Amino acid sequence: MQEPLVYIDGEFYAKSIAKVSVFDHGFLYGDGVFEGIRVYGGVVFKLREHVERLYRSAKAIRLDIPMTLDEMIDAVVKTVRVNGFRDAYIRLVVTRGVGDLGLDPRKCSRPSVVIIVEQLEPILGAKARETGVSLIISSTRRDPVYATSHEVKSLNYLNSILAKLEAIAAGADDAVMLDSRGFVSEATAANLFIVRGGVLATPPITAGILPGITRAVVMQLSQKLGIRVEERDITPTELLTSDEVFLTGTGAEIVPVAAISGVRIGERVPGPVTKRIIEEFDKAKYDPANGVKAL
Ligand code: PXG
Repeated sequence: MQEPLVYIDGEFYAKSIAKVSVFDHGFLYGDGVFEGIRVYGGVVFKLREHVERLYRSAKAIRLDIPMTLDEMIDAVVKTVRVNGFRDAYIRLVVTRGVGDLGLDPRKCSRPSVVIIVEQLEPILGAKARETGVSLIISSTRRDPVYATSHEVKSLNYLNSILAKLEAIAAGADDAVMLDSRGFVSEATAANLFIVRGGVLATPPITAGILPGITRAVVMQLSQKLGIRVEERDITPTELLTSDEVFLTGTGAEIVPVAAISGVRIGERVPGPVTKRIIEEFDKAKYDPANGVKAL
């Protein structure tokens, strides 16, 4: 099979030779932003929404992307096309670019734009949506909104990686992180919803979460299904005693949670509300109206 082609600053390179400089501040300092996007049946799901979030993340760290938003959308579509993958995962990365060994971003003359397209299974495993996943509540708190908040999808993921390592050491699939106040925030790379008495709840942006694209889709689908959704603070006790819990994310898609810190969640997995939402999401992801056609 031919190697996948990677877009770097307007040119395509075979995967094995696709490289950026060790002086790139994305490598030296994690100074940059990114997006994870999926392609379903040749349609790039919620592409405009992802690119808009990328530009918001860049603005928050004063990074001027050297392309317009529409040029970026075209570059992503072109990268999917040259690779020919109808079902794929896209990693879109914009770094501060090549500079010197000091962290002053003014020394970086031009941001680097990288687009990688690969085939990928749901990151928590293809079976996770049937069996559910196990979580721990991590002792690492989510970076607060007054520090490197996850509102910005930056190249700094150590906060999540520390929680993931704790989950792995405990034999769990992933970790729930609490915000600086002790309220539920999100998982390491996915947002979180609870179901209580048929009503959905999910933590607000002020709880240090990344405003997930999948989270927004789930909120819209729930409204369509006549299921009430609240954006509000959730305590760890509420989380453990919920009827159902599920995670949402581009990588994870929608994954039911079977247990948290050894406490079983609900009667069966997936619970009835989670099941309805997964069914509706499966329809939405193949609807061409929900994305940009590439193939
Ligand atoms: N919170 C965090 C911290 C994330 O990194 C989400 C929530 C879900 O957002 P979306 O917009 O995807 O619904 C993310 C998403 C990976 C991977 O390779 C991570 C994400 C997305 C895709 C792949 O682990 N993060």
